[in-house]
Amino acid sequence: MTMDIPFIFELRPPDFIPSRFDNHIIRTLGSMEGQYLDQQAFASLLVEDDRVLYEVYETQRPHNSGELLNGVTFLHPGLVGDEYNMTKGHFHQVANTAEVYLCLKGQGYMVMENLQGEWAVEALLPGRVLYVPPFWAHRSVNSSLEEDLVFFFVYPGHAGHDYGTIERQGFRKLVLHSKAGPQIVDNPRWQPVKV
Ligand code: S6P
Ligand code: ZN
Repeated sequence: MTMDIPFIFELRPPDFIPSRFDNHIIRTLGSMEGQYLDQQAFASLLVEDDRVLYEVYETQRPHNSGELLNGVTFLHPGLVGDEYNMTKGHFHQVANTAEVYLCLKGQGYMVMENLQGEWAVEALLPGRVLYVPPFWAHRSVNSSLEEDLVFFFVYPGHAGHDYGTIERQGFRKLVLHSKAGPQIVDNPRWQPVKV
């Protein structure tokens, strides 16, 4: 019996909702405690409405090293203070595991860094493939104020997620909205995790 193996699903414009998925994960503003620079703006938005920031449609596969986990993320547009909507961001728990993203729709950035002090911020645009190397934390940012940022991702089945390191130290770089367009700036609240 091979009926349950997700050999194929369709990922088509204009909406890119996968034709088949096992999990639909919804992350709201409330899950981003401590991550946005403007904590006052965060607190007052949260009181108003614990709005949906992003949704992830996952294909479920066993979490072992032979497998590839994959799915599609929809990061909704919006601002918290001057900061664009973004994902929590994480290292992989098995840190030497990479990931590939294919941007399908919208416009945004991938903010990345490693524990050696290197960082990168790369634009995500439709048709662009982004490689997250092993040992690099990654967070996506939607720099459109109108449409979703949509991307397909694939990573090793045994990778797991370490959210705690980023929750404690943040990312070195932030992407802020300005009249002149998105600005990549130092995060004044960034602090290295003590080991
Ligand atoms: C998983 C991969 C993506 C993110 C998703 C949400 O390794 O990087 O599927 O899980 O975009 O981001 P986050 O940081 O909340 O998991
Ligand atoms: Zn990842």
